[in-house]
Amino acid sequence: MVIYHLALSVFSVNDTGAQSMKEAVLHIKSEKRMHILRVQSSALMAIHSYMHKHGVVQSMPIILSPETDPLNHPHFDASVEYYGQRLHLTKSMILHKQLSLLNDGIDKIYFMSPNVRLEDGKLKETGRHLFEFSQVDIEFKDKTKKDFIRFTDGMIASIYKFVMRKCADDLKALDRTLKVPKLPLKVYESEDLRKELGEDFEKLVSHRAEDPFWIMNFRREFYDREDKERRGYYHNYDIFWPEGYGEALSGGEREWEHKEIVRKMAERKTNMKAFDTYLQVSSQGLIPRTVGGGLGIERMVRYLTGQKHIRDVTLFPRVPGERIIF
Ligand code: ASN
Repeated sequence: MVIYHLALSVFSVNDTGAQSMKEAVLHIKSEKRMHILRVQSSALMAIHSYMHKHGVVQSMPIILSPETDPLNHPHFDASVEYYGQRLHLTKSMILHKQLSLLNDGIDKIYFMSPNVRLEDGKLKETGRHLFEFSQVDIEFKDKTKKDFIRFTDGMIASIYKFVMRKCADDLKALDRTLKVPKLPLKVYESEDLRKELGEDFEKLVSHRAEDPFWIMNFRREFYDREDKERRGYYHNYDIFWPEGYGEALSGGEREWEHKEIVRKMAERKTNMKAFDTYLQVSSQGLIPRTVGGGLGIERMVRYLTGQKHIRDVTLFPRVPGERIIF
């Protein structure tokens, strides 16, 4: 795991977002932003009511903690020293989602969680990256990926239905046409797609797809469960939006055995000292058996509203490498 500590000047190259206070104000005042936020509000409403209907309880997110998702790709450190303790801004609530299910009375939980990931400025070109964004982070106890897929398929369909019903005028103003996807959503194996389409398979399938779809099995962080009989096979997944909009959700079944967690951390050269308390919990056999995933809110809204760049779905864009005005 590489964590870069770089000078702040790195972040001020090649700005393409708002360059001045005036442009940033115009960005906020744009009528398009109003339509987009109305779509977002309805999508979030659909998610909350789907969760409520299925007995998934909501907990408030935390944004500073001694241990957070290590992430498996390069990023800059975002932490502060507070009363002798180093506290990190949340990169994802994965560890806290697992810990929250220690409560015997809670077996399904979700958070609307802000994440801060100070990634490379080059990512602004993708149109899909914000260094500050939010995800709907969901976790279920004693369930499998099959259960999660069934649940999430229903949630995705309910978002489409609600948004199409409540925001017909907004979608029209944005010149966006949506259609409710057919369930179950298609499920692909990454190995098959790689063989058929090469390394760029995610992009290619997302471009040709008409409905969201799942891809199974990615080598990622230590916490996604690897098959013991079939090393190199991970019981995890992503959902992708169609029409080339790319990744929507990522998640998986989780490791719960201490031995596996330590082995995977060592394999990924994770600094185990940075996960001391989590490892104390796992060494006592307390990590619950869970499955879950996180749905990126801004990426969802970008897709639903048909925006080219993700900066356009936020009032206060946080695009890697771009100058921030407000
Ligand atoms: N939310 C993701 C998950 O549930 C973790 C992440 O965002 N890195 O697996």
